[in-house]
Amino acid sequence: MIDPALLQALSEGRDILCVSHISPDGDAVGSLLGMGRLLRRLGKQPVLALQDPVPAEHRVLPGAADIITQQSPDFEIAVRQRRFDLIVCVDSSSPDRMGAVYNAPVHDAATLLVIDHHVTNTRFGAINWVAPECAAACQMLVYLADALEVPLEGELAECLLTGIVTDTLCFRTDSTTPDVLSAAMRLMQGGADLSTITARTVNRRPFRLIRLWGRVLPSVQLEDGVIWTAISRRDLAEAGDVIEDVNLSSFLVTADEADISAVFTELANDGSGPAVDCSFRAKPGFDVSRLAFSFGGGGHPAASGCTVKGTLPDVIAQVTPVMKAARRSQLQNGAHSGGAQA
Ligand SMILES: [Mn+2]
Repeated sequence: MIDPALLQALSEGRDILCVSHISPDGDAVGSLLGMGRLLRRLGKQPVLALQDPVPAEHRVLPGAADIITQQSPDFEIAVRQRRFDLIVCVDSSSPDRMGAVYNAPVHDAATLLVIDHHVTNTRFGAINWVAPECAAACQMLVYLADALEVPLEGELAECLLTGIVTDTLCFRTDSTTPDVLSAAMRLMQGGADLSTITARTVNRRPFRLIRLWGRVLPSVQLEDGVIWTAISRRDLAEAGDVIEDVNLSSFLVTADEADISAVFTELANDGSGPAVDCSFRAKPGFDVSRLAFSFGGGGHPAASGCTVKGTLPDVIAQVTPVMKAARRSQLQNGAHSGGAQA
């Protein structure tokens, strides 16, 4: 059941900002666009904003061109300096995930409504709907559409199925429950094309990404069921300035002998010292969400991430022992190694 206070806030909102997370993925963009469509069905004219640009593979989604980002000339005036009475934040586990879109104290006057499925959500809104049993924020919006009596068809269905497909890696994660399949089925019945969405999202990558993988795979390491590799700024530059989610940790965790994977990516130095992005994946039965949370990040049992201060070698030396310890304790607590060896 959806909190009646949430439905009331949506129906009473007049000047509404919808936002999702930095480095937006398919679920962030899909749920943002889906939320915009639901609100328009209620007669609202919400502003949709993201800090970072919509990735190329999601720019074809209907309405994506209208999302205001930090690169838009009107970002300051139309988003950061505007006083909204309602802010709807989707698919984000903590306030920092909204990045530069959220501008305190201008936005503090608005009612903040949080709709999210991350188990690590910090419940930072005035109204929080957190549903970790849902595989995607877009799945939650299927239920919201039901509550608002909006039919799941056309462009709404396409946006919402995109988020479900991308967050479940096309129904392969252990978050893929019968309810997820049922929601996806209804979106397909409403006209969303599964094979087109799959081909556009989880089944594609640019050539420069394959070249980047080629550069960093020779230094891959496997110890105690933990597999990892590192990507330096130089790797990124020489592979052709890769900016998309390199998604390599999902590939690494497919190794028979591994239960947990990590890719450590050196971040551009913003003047506050070296830092490394850590992207974790786990085989079913293992959990990397608490691991990421312990380093100030967040995510799901099967996929999570965090940013750790330090150089690449320092961060790898700091994080990999914690990964090994996490895997060991999960084995002792009954997780079964998916590896060919124990
Ligand atoms: Mn999501």
